[in-house]
Amino acid sequence: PMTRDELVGRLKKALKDKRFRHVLRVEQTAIDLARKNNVDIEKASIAGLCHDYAKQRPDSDFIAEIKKKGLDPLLLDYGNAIWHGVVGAELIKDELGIWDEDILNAVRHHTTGAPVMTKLEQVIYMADYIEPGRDFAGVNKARIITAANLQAGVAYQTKHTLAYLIANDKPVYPKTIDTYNAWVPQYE
Ligand code: DGI
Ligand code: FE
Ligand code: FE
Repeated sequence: PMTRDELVGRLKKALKDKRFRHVLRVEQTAIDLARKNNVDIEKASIAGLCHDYAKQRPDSDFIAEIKKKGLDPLLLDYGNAIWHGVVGAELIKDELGIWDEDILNAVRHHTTGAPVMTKLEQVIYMADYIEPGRDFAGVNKARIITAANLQAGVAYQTKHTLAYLIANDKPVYPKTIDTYNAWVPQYE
């Protein structure tokens, strides 16, 4: 297995500087949330570092991987926003040799969430949203809620992301709606 330094080196090569610095902040935020929520710190570090590994790959790489792995053909109707997590997890397995399914699911679900998420998946979903470089209306509220209760943070992000997508006429991936139905009516 790779050391953290080797993994950081792979990420530095795969990403432009701005995105690389984001993944380092997500790693640190994920480690903080993992400590508070009794989640494996090493898995939080690896998943935080890897979550956007595929973000800057060309569409053709994702399309080839969807076909190679026989992933849901409905994915072809979406784009990088959805692919870099779901399909990115397959590229991480192939190229970085990370096989831990909890880590891979944290990457798969970091953009859309999922109706059922492990604590590690919740930690990565939230760390990506509230890392200290994020600056959007509501991010401070999201930080305060998440510090108090990880699951309430998941519900908050899920609600606000769906509202943002609808307000901006963006296509909504079905799993994003499934996540909303599973998390928001019970926590908000
Ligand atoms: O990759 P990052 O920028 O760090 O963060 P991310 O992976 O959470 O991606 C955030 C973007 O993805 C944000 O602009 C909202 C968008 N997104 C989330 N769910 C959906 C979505 N975009 C579309 N089109 N459909 C979705 O269901
Ligand atoms: Fe992402
Ligand atoms: Fe990210």
